[in-house]
Amino acid sequence: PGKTELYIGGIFPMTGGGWSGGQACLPAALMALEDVNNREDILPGYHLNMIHNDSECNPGIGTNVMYRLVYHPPPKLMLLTGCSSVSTHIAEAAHMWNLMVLAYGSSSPALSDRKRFRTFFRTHPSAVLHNQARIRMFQYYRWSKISIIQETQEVFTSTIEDLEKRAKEANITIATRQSFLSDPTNAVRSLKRQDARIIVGVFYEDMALKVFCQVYKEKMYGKRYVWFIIGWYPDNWYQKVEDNDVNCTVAQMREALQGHFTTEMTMRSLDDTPSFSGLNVSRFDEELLDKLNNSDPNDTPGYPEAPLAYDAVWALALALNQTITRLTEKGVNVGLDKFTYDNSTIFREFYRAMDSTSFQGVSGPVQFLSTGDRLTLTQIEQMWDGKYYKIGYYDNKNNNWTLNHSFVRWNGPHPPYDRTRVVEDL
Ligand code: ABU
Repeated sequence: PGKTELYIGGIFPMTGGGWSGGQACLPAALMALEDVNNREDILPGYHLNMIHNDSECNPGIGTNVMYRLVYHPPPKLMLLTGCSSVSTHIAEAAHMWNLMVLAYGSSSPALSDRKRFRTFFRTHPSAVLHNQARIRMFQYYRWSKISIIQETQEVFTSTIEDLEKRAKEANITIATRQSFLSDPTNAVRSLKRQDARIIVGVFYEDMALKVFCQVYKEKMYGKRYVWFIIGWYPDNWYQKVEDNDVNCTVAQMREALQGHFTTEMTMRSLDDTPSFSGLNVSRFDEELLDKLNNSDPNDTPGYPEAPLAYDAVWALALALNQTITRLTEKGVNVGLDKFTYDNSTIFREFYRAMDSTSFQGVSGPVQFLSTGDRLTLTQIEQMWDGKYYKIGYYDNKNNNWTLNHSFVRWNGPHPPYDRTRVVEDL
């Protein structure tokens, strides 16, 4: 009571086939809002609100949500987004309204282009960090010919372009690159025809079900194959196969997935030191679990990324707080509630404050590079009997590699060979 209301807009993918990470990220963001509003020292005299809606991880629906947020009063100070394809559309346009975009769930390397996305920041690290770790794995096991299968979406195309560049620098040949829109059957068959053995696959979770069902049918698993896929699906993702109109059983998926590797950026602080909010990561997880009504985190999309959503709200609250100080120092006597889309005074100071963000989050230290990106460690896991096991980390900043290779298991007596032949695409 008696506080001035401030508003931000939230765009969360709650449904849809790609990444419906809003299911855990929205509760995490709401939890952060509550924690911020309970703090007397952050945004004193203000109460921060979020108006949000579902984008279904679909750029058209996401853009419609953005228009409704922008054109319906009250003005929103900034937008929170998740899902690369939606963030891309929103972040390309947002500067027209002096709006910043902060993504808690967007991995696309394309989003690091400051000219195209002028006011974009993200607590979710870019997928290029996966590639550095993958290259180190290839070098370690002396795999110099790899193959690629990707879903046709900018997030994956830009990831693979970066992988190709890094592979070239490391003298690793990309023998074949297969893409598919929504049916991977032919792409998987093509990999088989071309005798691909060491395979990197980048696709959303719904497509991962289809790819590995086809991998099972083509028998492209076992002692002669190594698969590298994305590690941010919920741990039990493959068990959804039977509800998804994919013609394989859970047992068949488990067989096809035996021994595959995943890479993912670390999204939970590796130590239990309290974050700026006062929560350490284990308390954060306990509280989040309550908000998820105790639904199994291993089945909840966005559970791995939830700390990034929590920290995104803290980042914007701290930047707004800093904006008040900056405006006062400049002798600009105007409240944050006076923000409008055509006045850049508040926006400029808010942008600078966001740019110099630095605090300890539940996801680790939060700071943005000049591209709006964030650096974290990359974690490597391997699946055995349907469960993921951590086998190592790659520190992208210091090029430091810790692989616990005694934990790594193979389907045969030794790591597979990279016998990929280079043949013309059929
Ligand atoms: N970790 C979720 C990323 C989703 C996306 O880039 O669309």
